[in-house]
Amino acid sequence: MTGRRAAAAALFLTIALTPAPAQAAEGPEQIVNGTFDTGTAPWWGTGNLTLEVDDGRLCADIPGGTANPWDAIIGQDNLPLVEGETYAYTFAASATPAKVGRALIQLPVDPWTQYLSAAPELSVSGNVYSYTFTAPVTLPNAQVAFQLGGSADPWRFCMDDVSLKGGAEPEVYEPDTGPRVRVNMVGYLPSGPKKATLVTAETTALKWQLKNAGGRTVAGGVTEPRGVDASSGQNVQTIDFGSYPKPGRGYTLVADGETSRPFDIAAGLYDELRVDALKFYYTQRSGIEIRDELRPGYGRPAGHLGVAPNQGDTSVPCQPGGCDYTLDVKGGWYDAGDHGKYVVNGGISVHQLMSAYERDRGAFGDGMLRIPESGNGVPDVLDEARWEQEFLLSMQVPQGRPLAGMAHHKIHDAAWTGLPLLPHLDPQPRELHPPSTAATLNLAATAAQAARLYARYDAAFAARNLQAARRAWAAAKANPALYADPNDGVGGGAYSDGDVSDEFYWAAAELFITTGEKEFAQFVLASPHHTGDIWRDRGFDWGNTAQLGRLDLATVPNSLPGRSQVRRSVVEGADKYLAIQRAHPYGMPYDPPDYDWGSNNLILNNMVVMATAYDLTGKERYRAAVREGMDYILGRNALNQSYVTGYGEVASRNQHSRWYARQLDPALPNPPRGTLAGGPNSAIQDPLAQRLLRGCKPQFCYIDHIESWATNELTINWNSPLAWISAFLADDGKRPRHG
Ligand code: 9MR
Repeated sequence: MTGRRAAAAALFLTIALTPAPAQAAEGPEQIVNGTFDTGTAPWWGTGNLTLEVDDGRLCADIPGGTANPWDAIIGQDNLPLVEGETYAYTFAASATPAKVGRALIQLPVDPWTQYLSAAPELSVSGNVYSYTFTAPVTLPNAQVAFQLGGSADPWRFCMDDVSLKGGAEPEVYEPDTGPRVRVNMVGYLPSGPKKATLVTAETTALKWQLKNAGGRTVAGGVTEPRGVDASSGQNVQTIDFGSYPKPGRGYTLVADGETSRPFDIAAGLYDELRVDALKFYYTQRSGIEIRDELRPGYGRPAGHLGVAPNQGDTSVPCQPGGCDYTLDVKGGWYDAGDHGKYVVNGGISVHQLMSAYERDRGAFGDGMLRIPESGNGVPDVLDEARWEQEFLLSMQVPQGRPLAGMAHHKIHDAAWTGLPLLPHLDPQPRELHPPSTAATLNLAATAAQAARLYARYDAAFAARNLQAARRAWAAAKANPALYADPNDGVGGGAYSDGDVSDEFYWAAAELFITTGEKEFAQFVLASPHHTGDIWRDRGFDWGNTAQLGRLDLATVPNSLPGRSQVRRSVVEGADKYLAIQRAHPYGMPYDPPDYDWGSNNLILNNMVVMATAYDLTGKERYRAAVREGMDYILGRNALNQSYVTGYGEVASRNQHSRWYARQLDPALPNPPRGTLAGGPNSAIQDPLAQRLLRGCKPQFCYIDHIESWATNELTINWNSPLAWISAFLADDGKRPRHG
């Protein structure tokens, strides 16, 4: 509860049911985010509830017509209990209309042993409830649960200031953040910009020096105090050494008695990353042997070709009760550190690879990526993208079947597997999950784009894509609200999305650009996403795809009426991100109060908008903004680390993956060079992060540990903006002509 919210909370009357002894009340706090200052995470609700922050409290509309208290639950997991310790449990809550709820602290699994069980009488005006109990066991993962089901009529529940005090002090994790001068550890391009961030207690300007590898001072100046940065909780100052242009290796910046890690000033800094970020995809491939001579240290047998112990993916049935056919859905890329393959996420990934090519065809040649198809006369990036696009096509429901033309949402293991596990050793049954409108529109969009890009290399493949895109479009129009189940997250991610109007817009845009047909133009022009401000502060991603359509309409030649306004709108979006970046002492074009899952990809996608504004206008400020944004990814951040494997002195290398699992098995490799980590995630959903990072300020909600799947996974849709942006930065200002 923050200041602004205090007045609202005063509505809760205080009644202490069991006075809590002072000793327990003084113990350490065990609840994470009991005040809802940073949103609702890590609180969870059953699938029939939507948790929301309402005036500083967590609230939810509880549906009527459920039978049991446990038919609607709000809870938090992973609370450590110590046997024999006494705990004070308090919370404020209200019900409209009044209801009796159940407040439990219990074992999170069968037999759900209850250590505290209370039946608070909840009133409309609200009360504060206090209880004490002594833990009968030591447990790392007790559950706090509010059971709210069993009412014939719907009602609204709100709570605030949930606190469980007592027990052991939570483990304190101190990341090693190295020198307090934070730089892009890979380096800076000679033509700039060049900025760094100093973490210091000082609030007045300080002197800084730039030193060359020999330790000689080559430039100097004074810092700019920037106050306390909310994203890190640090008092910071910025250093601008942009006027120093001379290329060289091993520079350091010195300020406030601290020396930064070394960095280069050099042209061509992103040439290798442009290649490595794309090479990442070959080793994510399913259904093909990874050849060690192409990726030394990464060779492995083909995964999921129906060879025991694998059970897929050549003839995959639906989940029980689903369809009565099987599909051959071999191939494609594994989504992330799991062995799942998801159409919505595959869609944006393959699109961004194709878009990097479509932006500047000359920059991507045959042989660039050392993949099995190198030398076939087709640019490698298109060969790589095709590997995924063929898979997406195979997920389409065949003619003559129910929902023909729709795409199955995803295919993955029936149950979650452990780590490590090489793809070819996965013994789980594989299942197709029901078709969804979102998946179908991802297929329509990427197939339409593929149709125009592959036409000159393989006319038949291009035609197959266009036909699939048209079928998908028609099927989505006929089934516009088939949503993936948000609770369908066993054995694979849910990737649910309850609003597909943006996917409709993106698909219509791609179909229009490829065909020029009126139906698609009309759809685009009538869509609220065409003129609305779609430039979310948080960026775009797999679930927010209108931006992909708008960017392509602005840059890929087409004859849409009012196109100049479309282009202007991209520049307006870029201006918004530019303003966010200028206000941020770490130079980030992303500044929400809490960081999202995969924040690094959202940052990169905001950079894609600024890069596109550069392509459209040629204005240097947009290119400079993209360069500066990259500084954050490569080390100018609160943790003083690069989020790209192999880039920078201290870089992520233990990303969550079942096969790059060196942290668990030294016989396995780390992720390949050029692999992006998801990055800080305020909601810290995994138990490791919850144990070590509780209460973290956004930039600190990250740990380079293989078990932290919520902060440190790798995915195909996070490397795709990295590849796009690296290509942009590598071309060093060559601006493609946009028709
Ligand atoms: O990237 C996804 C993120 O946007 C979602 O919030 C999260 C929860 O649904 O899922 C993330 O995707 C994961 C997917 O569900 C399973 N494969 C790994 C993905 C990255 O962590």
